[in-house]
Amino acid sequence: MSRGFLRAAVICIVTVFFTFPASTVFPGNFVGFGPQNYTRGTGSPVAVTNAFTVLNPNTSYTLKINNGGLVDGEFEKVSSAVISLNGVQIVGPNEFNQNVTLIEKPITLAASNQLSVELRGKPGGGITIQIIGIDNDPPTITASVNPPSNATGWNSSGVTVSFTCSDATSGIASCPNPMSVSTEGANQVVSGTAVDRAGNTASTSVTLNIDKTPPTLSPTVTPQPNLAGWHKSDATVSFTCTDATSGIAVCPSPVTVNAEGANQIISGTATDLAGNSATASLTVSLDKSAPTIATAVNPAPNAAGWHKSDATVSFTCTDATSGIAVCPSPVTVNAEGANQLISGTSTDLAGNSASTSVFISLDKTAPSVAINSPANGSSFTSSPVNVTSAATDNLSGIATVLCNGSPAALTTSTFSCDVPLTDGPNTITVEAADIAGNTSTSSITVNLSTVQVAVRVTPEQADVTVKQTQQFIATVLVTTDQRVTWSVSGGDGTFGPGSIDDTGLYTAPNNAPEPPFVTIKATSVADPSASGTAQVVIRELANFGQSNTDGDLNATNMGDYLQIGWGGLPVGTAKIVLSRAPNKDGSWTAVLIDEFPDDLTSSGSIVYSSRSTELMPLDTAHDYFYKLEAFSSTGALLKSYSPVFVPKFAGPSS
Ligand SMILES: [Ca+2]
Ligand SMILES: [Ca+2]
Ligand SMILES: [Ca+2]
Ligand SMILES: [Ca+2]
Repeated sequence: MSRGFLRAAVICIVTVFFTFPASTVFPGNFVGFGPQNYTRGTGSPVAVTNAFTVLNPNTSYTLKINNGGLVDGEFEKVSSAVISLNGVQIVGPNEFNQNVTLIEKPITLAASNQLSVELRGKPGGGITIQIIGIDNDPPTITASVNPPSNATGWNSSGVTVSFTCSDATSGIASCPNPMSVSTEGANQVVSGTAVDRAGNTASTSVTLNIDKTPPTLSPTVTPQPNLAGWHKSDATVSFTCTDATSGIAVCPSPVTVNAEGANQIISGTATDLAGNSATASLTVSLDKSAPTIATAVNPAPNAAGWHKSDATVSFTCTDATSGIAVCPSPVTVNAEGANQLISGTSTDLAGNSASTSVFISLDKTAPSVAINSPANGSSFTSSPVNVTSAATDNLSGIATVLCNGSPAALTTSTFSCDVPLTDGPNTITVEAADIAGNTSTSSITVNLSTVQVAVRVTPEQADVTVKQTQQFIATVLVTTDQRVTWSVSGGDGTFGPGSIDDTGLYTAPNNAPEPPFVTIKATSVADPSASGTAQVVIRELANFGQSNTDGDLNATNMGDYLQIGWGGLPVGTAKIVLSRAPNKDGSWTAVLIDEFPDDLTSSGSIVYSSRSTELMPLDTAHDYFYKLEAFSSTGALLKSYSPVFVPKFAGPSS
């Protein structure tokens, strides 16, 4: 029970004490009028009239007269009086005397009444009049709460409880004062009691639920942001609501954040049953998009995609929403190699990442180049000179080879070019470039002399009998340096070619080779490219036979006739033709056409002399090459024997 109610109760009791003295009022009775004192003044008696009203004229009333006053000895008693109510005499003069102290008369009252009292007799007397009513009905009392509670029965602020009291008969003696209640809590009962003037009571109570404290509201987000405060996937903000007093009426539903952006404020409001509300918010930063990353290579590669010096790969990273957390540092590529993969990954503050890569081909090593020919220091008599070289590159490969600035052609693995020369010393520089652009060079110096050195050997032709000698003379033209080196070539592997000494004196071999030819050569010491030759026919002392290279045709100059033999004459041969020429390559002159098919065998011989009608003419005084051809009966060439050399007749065989 509140202090306010206690105070109200005390006031009520005090009111009763002073209004209804114990000697005159009993429970159920109330004073409808009075107590009113009347006293007898001097002079003639005077009627004193009092008007009064009552609430309920239908209850029972008693007129109560205390002669001499309520307190013993207060007045002198009166001996005569006339008391009228609403014009009707109620008590007459003879009902008073000095022995009468109390007169009680039932009376009927109207709502409004006139009481007339006229005291008679000697001055100094007095009476006290009361009209006592009977009231056994309790009063009514109602309580009202302001402000009123809400639909759930709660107030969110302090309230004032006011009481309204009424009583139909005796009226209200006390009604509780309004009470202010500000204490928080549920089911606070506040009571009040009304008391009517007859002492009847009625009570009422109200139950108060007061909650002035807002609920608590705490937002949480799942999943948790990263250390930088960012989410990279949709986040859900949930709210936890508590209220100690009235309890939660509304707690915000979870909010899903799926829009990208920084510092998005997600708010929620919780309300308790009393209507108090609290708002809390949480900031969500969401970035679901990967950053961008781009590379730049410095210096840029050449058109073939190669570097020839260290290359730096730089990365450029951007991110529109959360910003870049990690962007790779530049990477310097200094190791040689093709297609070296350089990668980088960019990460934004939310943890999204993107990667890129670039291939770097680095070749810092120059190719190797060497001139194969001509040799350094070579001399030439004509221009241009063909230069061959070899160039290799182990990494990017050869791109170009230049000879004195002009491109060389590649054949298999050799580069070739024709370099024009000018008279005198010339420097030839071959430059090789690899695909990366590295170059290296190789140079030689050659000499050009357009004035031709020549060597003449005399005699130009000589017949030398076996074991005999022949002196040859060499003349070096153009230059004053007449030195030559002598050599001899030829022979058949068994005989020849003989020998020649430093002076040009040739000595023939002991036997003639087949064919019996050797070549004498004199080469200029000053210009080894210049040489001259002479042809020698080695003569046996006696006549001898000669075979062709295939060994299937031989011939011997017998002085005045020619003897030939053959082997492997084709089947069906109907005609043979013998031709001769000064050289084995021609030009050929037919000297015999023999159509004796019956006489011919595949392996045979025949002798032709000047007497042979078919031979026209037989010349045994000169060296000749002879060849034999076999024809069919229809004239088709069946076989041509390789030529055989037949020297001129040397003399009787030994
Ligand atoms: Ca009453
Ligand atoms: Ca609350
Ligand atoms: Ca991003
Ligand atoms: Ca290289």
